[in-house]
Amino acid sequence: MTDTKALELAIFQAIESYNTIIIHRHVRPDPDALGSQGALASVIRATYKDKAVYTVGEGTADLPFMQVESDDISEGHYQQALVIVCDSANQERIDDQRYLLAEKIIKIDHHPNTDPYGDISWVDPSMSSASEMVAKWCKDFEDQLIIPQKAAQQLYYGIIGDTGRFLYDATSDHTFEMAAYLKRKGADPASAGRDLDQISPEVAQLLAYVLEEAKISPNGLAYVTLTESLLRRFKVSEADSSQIVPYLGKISTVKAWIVFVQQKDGSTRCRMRSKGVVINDIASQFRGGGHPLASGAKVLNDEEKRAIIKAVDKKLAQEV
Ligand SMILES: [Mn+2]
Repeated sequence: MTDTKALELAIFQAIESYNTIIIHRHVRPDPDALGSQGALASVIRATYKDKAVYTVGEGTADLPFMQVESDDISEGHYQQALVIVCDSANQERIDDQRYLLAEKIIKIDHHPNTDPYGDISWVDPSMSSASEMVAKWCKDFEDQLIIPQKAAQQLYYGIIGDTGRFLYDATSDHTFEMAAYLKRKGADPASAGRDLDQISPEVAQLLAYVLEEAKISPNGLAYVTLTESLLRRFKVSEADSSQIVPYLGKISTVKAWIVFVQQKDGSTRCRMRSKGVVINDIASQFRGGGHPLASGAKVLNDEEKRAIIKAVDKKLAQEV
């Protein structure tokens, strides 16, 4: 039995043996966080009618089609409970730190395992998404599980969210196999693609600004800064501003790009992407990390901002 099989079985057995199961996601949830969390809940609820299953984490207004509740539960619920944390690489990013109160904790994640936690830890960076992992788990135990159409759709959202609709390097043959499986289970790729691809008129206006104002260095680094007042002017929330990030990569001369987003506390969040040059090592030097080609970081002042621009630009120059 391979490691993965053993881990998947351990997760299945833990779910079978607990009556209360609380599923967590990361803060500022994306479709993968919500999809893996929501689908696990949907599947466990459909399969085991007598178990109490909760999904926790701050609500998010911009992804209503994901259909994941933010259940309001007390500390008491965690007594003798099983917690499953989805798509959360490090513990501080877990939404709702009460997960620590659980009797048993399971980590299911696809980011590099820089912060191992949990009694059972299934971490596989070869997977495009936590949703792809949950889809695999569902398929491997499908004889014992009921997989509702809603769960298939939630996982499909998660996979296309993290792969940019099968665009990014993390998309493997296994990703497509899981997508095909979810389609067979009732996922609707056309409606899912439309839901995730849509932007509001406000974000469209912001996008026009970004494409106009972004600087592109001779080495192919594009960057743009979204200040708080700018987001207010365009009536776009900090969370919604992330929707413009992929668009800079559509420009053929751009090899890597950074979207700086000013935060209320005066720091600046850096959303970093690359088409080939690894950037998560640079992100980790600036309070961040993530995937090799898609990372996040934080700079505290203009000097650090210039430094991170210079670091990525220099790396691009060396690649030429
Ligand atoms: Mn993810």
